[in-house]
Amino acid sequence: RELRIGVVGATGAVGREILKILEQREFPATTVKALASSRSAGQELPFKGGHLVVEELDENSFNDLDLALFSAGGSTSEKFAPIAARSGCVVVDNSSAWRMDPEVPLVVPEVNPDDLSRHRGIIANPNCSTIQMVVVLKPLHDAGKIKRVVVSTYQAVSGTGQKAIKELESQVRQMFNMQEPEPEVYPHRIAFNCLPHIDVFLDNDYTKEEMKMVLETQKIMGDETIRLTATTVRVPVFYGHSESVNVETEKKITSAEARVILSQAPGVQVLDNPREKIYPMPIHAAGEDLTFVGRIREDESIPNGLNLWIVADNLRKGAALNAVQIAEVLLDRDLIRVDDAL
Ligand code: A2P
Ligand code: 11C
Repeated sequence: RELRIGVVGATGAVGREILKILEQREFPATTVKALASSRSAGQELPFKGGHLVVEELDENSFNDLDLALFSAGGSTSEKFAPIAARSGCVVVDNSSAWRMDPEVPLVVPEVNPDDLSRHRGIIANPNCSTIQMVVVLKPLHDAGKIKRVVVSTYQAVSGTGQKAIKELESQVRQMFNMQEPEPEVYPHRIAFNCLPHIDVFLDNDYTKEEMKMVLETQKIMGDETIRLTATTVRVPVFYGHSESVNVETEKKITSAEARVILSQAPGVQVLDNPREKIYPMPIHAAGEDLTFVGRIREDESIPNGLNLWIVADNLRKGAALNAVQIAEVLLDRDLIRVDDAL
């Protein structure tokens, strides 16, 4: 069967990773169209030993596509995802534009694949810091029902995009040459620094990234009773988000039980041997598909609590890989069609 797919934002940090993953997983597309802004029309992107020529995104880009993976920012998704859906092209959208729309499934295939069956042309891919957390939380929730989560994140600059990767690189170089860099992408220097500030500040003084973690977790897990509070921090790491996660459950889960549960969880690998200095780190998670969890300890300050350290590649499981996995489930369940577009 013909399967024509488009990658919107193909020149970006996530778009390039999507192309790599389509190739690595041998996604059975008959054609792949690379779409971006007019700035990069004509640019060549390596794909399957050859290259794709980038085309400018416009209203007609979707007429000959069955599926489009979007990663070109919220405003592009807001405008073009409904245009795509109405022309019969199913959208898997990486931006935050559609995630909280009740008509739009928000999916992590290891957690809530069945939500895909109710899609109306647009499916949202969650935020990177949420995805890696819920693949670990879900099996613990099933075992002991989670009451409350306290999370602090340590997020890589690649989450911001290509320009931020270059900014960290050039700031480090400038500092080794005794120059003080002028910040451009971030409000303060990111080299040798930490910024407790990801996305915009909201009226409640939390950042949008922090509130995404709260709301998206409840939606994906299908349980609005889970209470969650987050502090999200940008750190000078290129690839791989890390998270310190404290979980309180209704039913006691010992650390030994948690290790067994998590070692059987799909998409998760336990790396937890403190005596041998084994725990997850971004330098090992970068380029990998699994979500790594370690430092599993009982929280001794409450009866039913666990502390965990979770690390994953934010561009892969946090974005591109999750989107391609959604596409694989859609294909497998014959859901690449739009019956009733949003
Ligand atoms: P372009 O390279 O032409 O600017 P990143 O997250 O790494 O910054 O990448 C953002 C991606 O979104 C890029 O591929 C970028 O294309 C694309 N993009 C940004 N704005 C638009 C737009 N208005 N129309 C189409 N693609 C866009
Ligand atoms: C970051 N989590 O690391 C962000 C990137 O809502 O899709 C993704 C933002 C989003 O900066």
